[in-house]
Amino acid sequence: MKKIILIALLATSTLLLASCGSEAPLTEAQQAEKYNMTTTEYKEMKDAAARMNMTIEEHMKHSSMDDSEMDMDMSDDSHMIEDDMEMDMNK
Ligand SMILES: [Cu+2]
Repeated sequence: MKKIILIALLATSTLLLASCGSEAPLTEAQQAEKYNMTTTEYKEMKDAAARMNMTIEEHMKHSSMDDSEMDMDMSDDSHMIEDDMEMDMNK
């Protein structure tokens, strides 16, 4: 009889652990809160980070370094710089 109780206890504790584990990753709203952003801002940030193959943390670090913030289209920027240089050379 005791064995059955023990097994039942083990089963329930395993279930509890499993349910806790599946809850572990934060929701977007929770993460947004963590970074002091609105959910929309967080989603934009995440998208931008994904486009640059970065985690959101890495992305936030370097986006806080240069002032351009969220709309950093690096490819566009470098293209603009190239254009400027060409124009300078043509002068
Ligand atoms: Cu980035």
